[in-house]
Amino acid sequence: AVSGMTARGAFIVFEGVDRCGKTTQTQRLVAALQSRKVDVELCRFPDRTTATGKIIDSYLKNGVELDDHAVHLLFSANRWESAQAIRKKLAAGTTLIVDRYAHSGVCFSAAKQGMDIEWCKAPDAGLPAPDAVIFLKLAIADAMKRGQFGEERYEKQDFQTKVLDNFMQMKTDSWRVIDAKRPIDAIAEEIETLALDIINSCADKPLETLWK
Ligand code: NYM
Repeated sequence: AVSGMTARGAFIVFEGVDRCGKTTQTQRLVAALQSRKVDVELCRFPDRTTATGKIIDSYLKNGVELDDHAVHLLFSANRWESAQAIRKKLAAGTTLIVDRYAHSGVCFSAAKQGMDIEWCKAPDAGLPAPDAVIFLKLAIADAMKRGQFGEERYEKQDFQTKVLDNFMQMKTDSWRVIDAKRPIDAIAEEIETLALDIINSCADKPLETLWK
């Protein structure tokens, strides 16, 4: 970074199937970075607190039924609602650790009948792009052994298998794939090292946009 200017924050997104440990690992990472005095914030999508987020929350809890295309657009709108704030925070030097983002949007919707990846990608084009995607890779059989699988919409074996296939299709060489079957501490340590490296390396790089 140029001296006298604030280095921008890093935009680090965690992705994976349900129960892969994203929430635990994003929380652990934020705590670890805070103890190193890194300016950092945790975010998650969907953000269930906004107007679109409340409809999405009800949909996920099976309270309302929505057309597959319509709910896909709501998930995307829910990210667009945060786009300006994300850009501002990054520019001000805050690193954002994000629990799910556009790749979840595409991979979950495209697991439905008649929804394809290209169509699903379109509404997110132009959103701020992550500097890094950390993918917590876990076999569905292992995810199912963990707690609470089956509470919300989508938490079914066949569906999650399709979601994982979609993630594997979207994966690029720049994704950092983590074996999520290992003990929590070992994963957290690996991720902390990775995150510090990402924060350093993106400080003087411009933020990109999806899907480039
Ligand atoms: N999900 C999440 C989508 O279907 N589309 C999206 O754009 C996003 C961000 O919502 N099963 C799905 C994935 C999850 C569910 O996520 C809620 P979480 O992380 O369990 O709150």
